[in-house]
Amino acid sequence: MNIGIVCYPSYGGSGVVASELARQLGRRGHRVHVFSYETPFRLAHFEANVFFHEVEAPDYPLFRFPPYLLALAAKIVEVAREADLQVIHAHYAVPHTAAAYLAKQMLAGERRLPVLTTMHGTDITLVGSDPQFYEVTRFSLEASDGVTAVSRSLAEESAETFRLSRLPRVIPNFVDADEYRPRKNPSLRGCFSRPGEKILLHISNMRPVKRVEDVIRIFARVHEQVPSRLLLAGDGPDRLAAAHLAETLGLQERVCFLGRQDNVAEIFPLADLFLLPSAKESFGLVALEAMACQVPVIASDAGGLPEVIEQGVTGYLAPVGDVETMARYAVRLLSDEQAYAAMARQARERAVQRFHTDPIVDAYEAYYGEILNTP
Ligand code: GMT
Repeated sequence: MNIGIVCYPSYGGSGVVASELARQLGRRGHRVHVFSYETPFRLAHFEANVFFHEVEAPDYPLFRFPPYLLALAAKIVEVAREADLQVIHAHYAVPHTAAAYLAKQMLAGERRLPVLTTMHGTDITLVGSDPQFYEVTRFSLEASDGVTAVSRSLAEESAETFRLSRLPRVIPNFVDADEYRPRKNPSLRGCFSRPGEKILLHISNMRPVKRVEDVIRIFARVHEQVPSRLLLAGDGPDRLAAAHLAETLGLQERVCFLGRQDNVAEIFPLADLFLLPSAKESFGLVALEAMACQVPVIASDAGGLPEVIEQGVTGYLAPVGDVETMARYAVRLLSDEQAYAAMARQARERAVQRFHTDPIVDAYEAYYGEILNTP
């Protein structure tokens, strides 16, 4: 098939999933055309069958805001003709689905270009449901030939919020278990901790929804009972407040901010526990990546996280903001070697069995086939 994939290039789960899907589809022999305003960071290496199309919104003195949606629609039309695209897959509804719809309409007289939308979370829960964008998001979701959500929780929430006429199909995120795997690296671990100390890890874009200050609060409680260190990777608007809180609590020596990191697959295995106390999380791809590296997760029970993390089996869940309970779970687990080993093993097993790349890429492929064959 000739497949178009539209995504954001930056550090964020939706761009990661779209890029990984593009790579996997390319390896299966499909010709995949990726559209974004810069090369997605997970597509930095050459992949046969994966082609990148940079979308450049024109800058003209009249424009206060460059018209990205129009530039994207125009680029899709151009490539659809050149590369004979058969389907366009928009990751993150706003504004990608509207641009894909516009391209489809522009091509209507000459070719069919069905649109599949994958909703990732904040496109629905934050941006799309904003009153300003509500109608356009609802319209473009209803006009899509197919809609998927990365968790049951997101499918149900979006169906209710947007009064959708059909329930989106749930196709969960996946992880490349060959790349995300446990790796022993004592010398690297030694750079961040002393012998006998545990390492807790958090990775995010540090936006308010991630509750990074809760990460620091959980760590402060854990460290009172278990000698440990906290690593944080990623950057965003709440990094400074988190660093300030760590300093106020006298933890600056124990907390290390690594900044933005491209190769997180090498960072996860350094950790004993992963913390994800988000206010909302449609899926929590980082939690899955941690699990694949055999790292149990302590998270909030928000959104789709309970679909990824099994309570008491691959990690622990607690209500949003309940840092006491999250810390208690962490201390209990880090203090019981046997229970820890079992949970770490189960975390990897669940990641490999339930979220393996192959069946999930199969599900997308099958959906492309279905919408192509529906007149
Ligand atoms: O979490 C973010 O702020 C980034 C966001 C994105 O759009 O990249 O992540 C969303 O999509 C990911 C991939 O499907 C999910 O794993 C994240 O849970 C989801 N984030 C939220 O729902 C807050």
